[in-house]
Amino acid sequence: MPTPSITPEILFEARRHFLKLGAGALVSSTALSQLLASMPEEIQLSFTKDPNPLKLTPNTFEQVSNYVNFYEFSTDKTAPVKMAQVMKLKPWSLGFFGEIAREEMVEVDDLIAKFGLEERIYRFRCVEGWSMVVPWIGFPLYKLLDYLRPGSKAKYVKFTTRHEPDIFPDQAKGLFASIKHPYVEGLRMDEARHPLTFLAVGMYGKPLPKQNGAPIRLVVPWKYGFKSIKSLDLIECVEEQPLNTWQAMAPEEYGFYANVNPQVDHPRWSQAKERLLGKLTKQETLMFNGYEKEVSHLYAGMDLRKQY
Ligand SMILES: Nc1nc2c(c(=O)[nH]1)N[C@H]1C(S)=C(S)[C@@H](COP(=O)(O)O)O[C@H]1N2
Ligand SMILES: [Mo]
Repeated sequence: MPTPSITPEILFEARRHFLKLGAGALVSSTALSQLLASMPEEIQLSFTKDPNPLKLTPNTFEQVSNYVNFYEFSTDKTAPVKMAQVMKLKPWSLGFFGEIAREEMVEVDDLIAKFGLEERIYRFRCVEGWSMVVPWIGFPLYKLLDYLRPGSKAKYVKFTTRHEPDIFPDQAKGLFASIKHPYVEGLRMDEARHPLTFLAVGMYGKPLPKQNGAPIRLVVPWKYGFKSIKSLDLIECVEEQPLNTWQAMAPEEYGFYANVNPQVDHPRWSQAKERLLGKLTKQETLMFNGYEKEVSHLYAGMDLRKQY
């Protein structure tokens, strides 16, 4: 993992902490690193900045971290903010299985060390009709796939959220859960390898807040937000198209692709407009969420009304 650089914020916290202990100005480096380890969300990540060619204006950290969808905790938009704090993020290994050169489990920190970190400022559009702009920190999924070396039978990538009913109350509800657990998502291999497809471990320069899917989540900016599966446990390269959680829950409403498309309405509401977090009025939803130039070739010849 890249050495965290010490920010004024961290020094301030450290000072407060040590003053409380009565240790005055005597802050040893071991004590400081222990302190840093106890506050992972305060660690500043090192990453390559996004030049932001689309000149997108990110939402505030407060907006993005206080309005979430995380059904493992609650269907409420704000309850998971507090509830998710019980999550233990270290150690957290990710399992890689299926049609790949070598199946293995890898710690998230080791993935960060292997692939490095970059920033991606992306539009994000939930199928419910709200949207945001987020400066994610992570690495493109193709870097991981290059490392895993999927075989010729690997036609899809399947993603699964951690299944841990002690941490996620909705998973403990069994048949009475709000959705089928664990949460599953999938991408066609060419979608998965697209340079925009991203694994995020942070946002706003810091590790992901727990409620936003720590320690590692998928981000697919041209698809509805439910494709961007949180708190990953498994990534599998598979031959058959995975059955996604929302497709399994309501196949007439949610398909495999879930590409943002203002011309194809949800059976219960229009998808033509969206409310950007923090705004009172709605804005037009863009085809493929504004990434049409980059991704439309992936769907050439497909009937986007039928393959939604
Ligand atoms: N495991 C899991 N992943 C998930 C969800 C969820 O409930 N559980 N919600 C999805 C939905 S509907 C959206 S819009 C985004 C929300 O991401 P955010 O809470 O970081 O804004 O996460 C997606 N990933
Ligand atoms: Mo969503």
